[in-house]
Amino acid sequence: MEHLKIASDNYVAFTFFIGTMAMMAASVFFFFELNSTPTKWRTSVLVSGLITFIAAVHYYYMRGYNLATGDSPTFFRYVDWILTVPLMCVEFYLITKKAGAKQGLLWKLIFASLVMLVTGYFGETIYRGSSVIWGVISGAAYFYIVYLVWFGEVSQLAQTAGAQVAKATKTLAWFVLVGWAIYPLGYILGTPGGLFGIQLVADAALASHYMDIVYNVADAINKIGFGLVIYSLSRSQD
Ligand SMILES: *C/C=C(C)/C=C/C=C(C)/C=C/C1=C(C)CCCC1(C)C
Repeated sequence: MEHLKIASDNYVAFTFFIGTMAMMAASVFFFFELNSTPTKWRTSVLVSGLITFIAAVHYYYMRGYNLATGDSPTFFRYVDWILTVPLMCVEFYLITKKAGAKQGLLWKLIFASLVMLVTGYFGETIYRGSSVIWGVISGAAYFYIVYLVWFGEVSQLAQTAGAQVAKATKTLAWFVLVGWAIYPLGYILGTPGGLFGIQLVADAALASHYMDIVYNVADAINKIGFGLVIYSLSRSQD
């Protein structure tokens, strides 16, 4: 049997490992807290747990894949995102629903997130040569989501849904604006197009390692952080 060991300077493998543990721990926490969660917030906290649980399973796989091959598990990374990012959109819909959010809003958010991720995947894989243009399209979809949660329907509905929902929505909007902006940074580091042609890391293998580290850190912040905001909302007076 082959024993795979994480070298002490292997930050890629390390962040995959710690990411797996963090996502697992967060899932256990959200699921076990469900029992003492007020009924009206139960679905929201359940979705928080599903997001970290789906990520935990993917991280477990990606951790092993990366340790065994040294490569970036791009495909499974995007499978994870395609499942978890729309669920984050569901969270926005669920917390603004009592203020009258319509399903149309949910579909707008989900559609934009799918455009953002599918075009990003194209730029990272099949059309690497034109990663800049795919990154720009993906970025446009991202800014549309930012617009919806900061100024559009989501923020307008949140204003009328009570002080705590308004506050939680604002915190989640910060996650989308700052936390999610870490991802394009990883993309710029890891794809050949760089920042509109400016290559930040010349060595391709190193570039892809940086990209994985950036994505792993971003996932931990965004998935667990998002879930904790929903959790603390569920413990508020609203
Ligand atoms: C849990 C996973 C999350 C919250 C993933 C979010 C991913 C993004 C916001 C990715 C955005 C991208 C761009 C805005 C442009 C370049 C391509 C992407 C897909 C990295």
